[in-house]
Amino acid sequence: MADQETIEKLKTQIEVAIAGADTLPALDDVRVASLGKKGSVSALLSTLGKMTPDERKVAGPAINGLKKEIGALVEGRLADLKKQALEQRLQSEKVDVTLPLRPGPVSAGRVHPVSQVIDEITAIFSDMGFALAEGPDIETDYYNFTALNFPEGHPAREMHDTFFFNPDKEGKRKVLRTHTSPVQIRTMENQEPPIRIIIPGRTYRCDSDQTHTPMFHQVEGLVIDKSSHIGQLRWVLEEFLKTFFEVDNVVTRFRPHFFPFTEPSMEVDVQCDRSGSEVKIGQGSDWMEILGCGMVHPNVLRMSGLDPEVYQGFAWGMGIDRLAMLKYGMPDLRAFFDADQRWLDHYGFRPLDLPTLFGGLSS
Ligand code: 2U9
Repeated sequence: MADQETIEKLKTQIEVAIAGADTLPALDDVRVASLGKKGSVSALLSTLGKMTPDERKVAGPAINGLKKEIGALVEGRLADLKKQALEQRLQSEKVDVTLPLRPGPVSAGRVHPVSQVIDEITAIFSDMGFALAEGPDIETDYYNFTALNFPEGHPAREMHDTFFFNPDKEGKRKVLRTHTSPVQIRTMENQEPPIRIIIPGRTYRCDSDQTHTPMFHQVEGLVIDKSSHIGQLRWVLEEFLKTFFEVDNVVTRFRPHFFPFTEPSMEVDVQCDRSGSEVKIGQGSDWMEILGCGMVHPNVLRMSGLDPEVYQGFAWGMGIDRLAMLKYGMPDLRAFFDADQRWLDHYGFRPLDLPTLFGGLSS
């Protein structure tokens, strides 16, 4: 029979075991060994059935009291161990937020200078109210030449060193566009003036040396309205040059030139300083040719469905790769297209430093 002494002895034993259990599984073993179906306390409880009513009156509350006390001790120890485990985890998983970040793909990748310069040019002209227009790289002879007032057999067609495709069934040869000007024609055919667009894109001419590659990038611009004039053309170009080269002043010189698609046509030189290793725009007393421009030829307006008696406009074109070389000081154009990782690491731009007028173009 379970006398008081047996109960006390068992209680002490279990208390020691609970206190000694220093892990959650060890504590659970103690719980099962005492309160589980085959546990020591349960074994004591099962002796109640064989007792006389008087004996049970004494032993019943004592054994049930033991069960309760052991249950409470297990719960208490369980709470302590859980707290300890949490503290240990917090200690071991401590994060030092002052440690430097490991470089990931966003910080390792670089934006090509041509993409950067296209984004800079787009930011500048967008701010002036220009929309971006695009068109196909493979063009018809009509859009690349005829609609731009290059007469059939005119020597200017030869000057463009055109890449021709094989003739189709009707004997017509498509071309890789030699300039982005076909996009202006398509825009005039489809859109009522006023028109204010810029067209950055790839262009192709069969030419290769230190300053020419068979594929290169141009940006052209077009403004068509009822009263567009050459004074606005000059303002737009000078504002562009100042913002692009990030200088307060530029001095330009407009020289007469010939393009079939503009009349009058001009080449524009910008004053610069060539005395050091890099060309500096906005200072010095040298000149450098930077772009071409002119008033859109009446024949071009007419062929695109606009009445030259009502509408007039101006256009310009410049080489993006050359602008990039000038602004960022690369010596050889051919390196632009070598896909050399070291060159890109050196001359490329961080992907998240987007050029904006308010945040800075190239900072
Ligand atoms: C239409 C009417 C007029 C676009 C123009 C130039 C002058 C020009 C060259 C600069 C360097 C090309 O990259 S480059 O080789 N371009 O000088 N481009 S005016 O005039 C147009 C275009 C479309 C309908």
